[in-house]
Amino acid sequence: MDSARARKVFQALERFRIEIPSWGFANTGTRFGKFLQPAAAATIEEKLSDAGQVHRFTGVCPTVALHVQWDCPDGVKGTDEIKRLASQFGIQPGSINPNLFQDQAYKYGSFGNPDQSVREAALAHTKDSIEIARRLQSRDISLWFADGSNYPGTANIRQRKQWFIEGLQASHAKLSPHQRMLVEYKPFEPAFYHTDVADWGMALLLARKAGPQAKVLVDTGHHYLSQNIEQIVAWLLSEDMLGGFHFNDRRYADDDLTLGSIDPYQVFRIFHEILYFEWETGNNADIAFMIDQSHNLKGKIEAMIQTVTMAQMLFAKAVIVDRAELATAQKACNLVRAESLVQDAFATDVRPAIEEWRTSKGLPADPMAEFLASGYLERITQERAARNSRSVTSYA
Ligand code: PSV
Ligand code: MN
Repeated sequence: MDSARARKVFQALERFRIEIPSWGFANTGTRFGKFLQPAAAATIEEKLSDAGQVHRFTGVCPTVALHVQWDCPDGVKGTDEIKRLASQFGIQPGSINPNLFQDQAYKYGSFGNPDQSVREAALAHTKDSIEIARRLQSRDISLWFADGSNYPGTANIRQRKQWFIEGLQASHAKLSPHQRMLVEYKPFEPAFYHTDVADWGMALLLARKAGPQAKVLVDTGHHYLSQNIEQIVAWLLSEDMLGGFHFNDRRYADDDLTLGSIDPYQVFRIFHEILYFEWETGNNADIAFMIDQSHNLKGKIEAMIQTVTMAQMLFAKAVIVDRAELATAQKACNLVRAESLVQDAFATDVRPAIEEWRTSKGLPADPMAEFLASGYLERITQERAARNSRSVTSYA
């Protein structure tokens, strides 16, 4: 790679940050069962400690997403302790995720539940989560709804849409001026016939109705096979409605595979659309990059380091697309030239430039090797193994 491109990579890495999820460090499974890992985190302290390791060795994950029910059992009262622990491990709380899907009350939905008292409880939990976020100085509240139905004829789809609008507007009214509300969509699971917020169009419409601080959250695993995610990204960017990502990879549905393990070119194309938008408009896209993966088989901290370094590499590859040349080729309908510019950047080995950047920051050139040599994994395995072999608790 020439020095001009290496400089571009350097500059871009200065601002590349990605958030890791607390639930990525806990024991999770599939609906068929759970394979317990001896080193899995069970408490908020352990999750923050593990997340701190990912940041320590990569230097690009200063924030951790929290799921309120799993991580904040003491609600608003527990926020000082969470802040204290986070700073002890060299990180900060990141986006706050209300849990509107796990309680028995949500069997028939949360914001879309026909029972008004359940809708009120869901709203109260969302408002509490916004307050937790405010106290933790977290900007983003990420909302994902499992609401939907399994059988035709069993739900009033239009009525539920209206209840969603009302719930989101009432939640939005509680936001502080600096906060944002991110509306996530998912085509199916757990509901199989209809999902209330099933795609980016529905999320966009709801976010617009909710208020000016609401944006759309794109979880890369939440699309039908072969869907063009980067086009969705480009459209949301042009509407100033893209708030953030939940990154993961998949083969079939919401598989939570490590980012780029199946289709690294797609992640690259997503980053390219963002960078192309920034280049054309001269604006920095204000987008939260977050990982949403919880690993059943891979070691959790290793999987997270692998994901973060993959994201960093794919971002660096997207940075070196020659956008001026690309714009010219696109205008001239020079298809082969345009496609080659994108493909050449993807094929470029950016790893030496990334290693140099890491070294210049006092970070290990190879975060994974350094982490594995640090002894942390052995220590936590020893400390947590006995407890973990007994516990069959879920995410929390
Ligand atoms: C749902 O599949 C999801 O993507 C949402 O973001 C949840 O908050 C997260 O996974 C954890 O269950
Ligand atoms: Mn998600």
